[in-house]
Amino acid sequence: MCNKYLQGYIKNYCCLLAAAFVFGVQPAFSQQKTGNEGVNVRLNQTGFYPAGPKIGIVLNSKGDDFYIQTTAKKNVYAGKLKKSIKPTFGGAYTGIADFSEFKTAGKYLLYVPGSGYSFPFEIKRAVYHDVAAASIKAYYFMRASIALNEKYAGKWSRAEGHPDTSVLIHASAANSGRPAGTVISSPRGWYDAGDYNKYIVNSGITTSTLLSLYEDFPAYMKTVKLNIPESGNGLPDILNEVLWNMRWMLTMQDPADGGVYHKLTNAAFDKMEMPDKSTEPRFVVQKGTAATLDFAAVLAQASRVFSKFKTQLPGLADSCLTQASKAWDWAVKNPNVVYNQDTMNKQFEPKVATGAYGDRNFKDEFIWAASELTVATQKPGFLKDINLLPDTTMPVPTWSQVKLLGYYTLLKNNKAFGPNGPKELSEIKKRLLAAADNMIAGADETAYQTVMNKSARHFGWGSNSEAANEGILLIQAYRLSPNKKYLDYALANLDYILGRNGAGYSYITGYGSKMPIHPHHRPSVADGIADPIPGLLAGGANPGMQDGIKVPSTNPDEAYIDDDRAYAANEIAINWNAPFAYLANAIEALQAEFRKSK
Ligand code: 9MR
Ligand code: 9MR
Repeated sequence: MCNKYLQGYIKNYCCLLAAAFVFGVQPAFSQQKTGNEGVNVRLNQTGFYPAGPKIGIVLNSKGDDFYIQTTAKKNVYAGKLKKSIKPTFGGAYTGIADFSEFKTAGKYLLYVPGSGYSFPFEIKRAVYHDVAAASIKAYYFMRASIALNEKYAGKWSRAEGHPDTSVLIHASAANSGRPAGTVISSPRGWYDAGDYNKYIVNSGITTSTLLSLYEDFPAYMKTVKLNIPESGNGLPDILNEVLWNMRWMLTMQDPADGGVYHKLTNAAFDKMEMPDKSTEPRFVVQKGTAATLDFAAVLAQASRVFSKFKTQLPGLADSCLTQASKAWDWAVKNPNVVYNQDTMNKQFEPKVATGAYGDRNFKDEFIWAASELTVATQKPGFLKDINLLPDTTMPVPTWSQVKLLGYYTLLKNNKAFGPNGPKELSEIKKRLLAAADNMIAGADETAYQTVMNKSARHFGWGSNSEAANEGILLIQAYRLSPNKKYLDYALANLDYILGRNGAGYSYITGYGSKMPIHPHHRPSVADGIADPIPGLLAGGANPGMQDGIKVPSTNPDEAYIDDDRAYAANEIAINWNAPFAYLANAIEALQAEFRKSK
């Protein structure tokens, strides 16, 4: 499609630039009026790989021509829009600008006469490296129990919050060894989200997702430098960061019986204040089956990962496995202890009003923990009483649904089992590939050309994590069966998060042209600094409005508002950042695949 006329144009443009350089004059750029960048023309605001797919989505398109222009508004590529097969949730058809065949590195705009311009974007190798690394660095900014030093935190340096060295046993968690009011020390960990509490269930999936990122792409992840206090100590930075949370998790187990406290929390949410201003008493509350199994799963996985670092971390892998097995034993004896905050509040004081993470079904947690312990110990006993295939569903992981985390682990450690692997393995593999095939089927018919846009059901609280977790599923499938389509649609969901979406936002703070400035995140609200802490993923479009803040549209994918009161659409959370971090870093690790011919 890059015709002779345009090739001539590029040459002329290069001459013009060279002339401008030599003679010190400004080339005469066309006087095209701008002003509506990104309004009608949406794309990944960070950019694209030279050899990767490149798609822009055009709303309200009048004609069918589109152009790629330099930032100086010179055409370098021309193409024709295709009309989407299906409309948006709002009923409009879109124009699809596919410029994948334009491969020249540089900074550009997508221009559609009558519709306007995209935001500027870049074509280059490693184009997502920075945003991918920032999404892991974000965990440093989420650390409890440490002052953030300017050397690492820049203008977001802050005083230490929540030392958590004097945490009270809540009445709901009391036993003879630790009666109510007993003081325990439970420091470190990451704040969950916009709030300052620490929840085991949500820490479980988060920590595991980051461990998996390292496990799946160790060579690449060793190159990702985060500039955190532990940097340079001989461990990959991602593992240094994970350790901050994992060491907290280890303190959340009752040494007497192996059960794990559901969360470490204030009785009520803090005000929108800096962490060091929050001095309310902190409690650990009731033990539960979900928390205990998630703990077992993560620590079994951690024992596997850290067993490769025995010199740097002597004894750690072994204690992870010991604590994981103890947790498992507790859960087997207590297979159905629900964390029901309402019931708890009828019996015990003080009443607790913070996040519940109240799962009721533990089949998936048992599958996950049993899978991790089986791989970590190579002992088949953990799976003895577990039905690995309780139903035919293949749900994308969330904090309350972790079955696939178990499946991913079994499949990627397939070889370690030898001939004695679980008999269900081949069926699980078949189902995972079928789930990936189902996922991508019809994505190209949607108005935004993504898996994410296939269904309104994808747009709940934390919808951006759904997009990211879909991407992970596709990457897991790609690792089992290298069908390039899996990778392309994983990347398309990354495009979704970084700007090719109904709200027109790049949903990561600090990256893109139109991005969240007012996330529901206490430090970002209270620190008096205009820019929010970078690398944080906003929850994203959610028509539910559980926070009572009106979103600009009830179309699922447009139901987003950048308002710090809007916690149902604009909070940030560790379990949302982690799948984004996985997806963006995995794509970077796999970018060479896009250079292979199809
Ligand atoms: O800040 C809280 C956020 O982390 C939670 O996700 C959300 C829902 O549980 O609640 C937020 O806290 C609000 C509370 O629920 C109601 N009063 C206002 C609080 C701050 O906006
Ligand atoms: O992510 C959680 C979402 O799935 C729930 O629907 C919602 C209401 O219970 O809570 C979300 O988790 C919040 C947690 O309860 C408290 N910290 C902030 C979390 C993100 O909003």
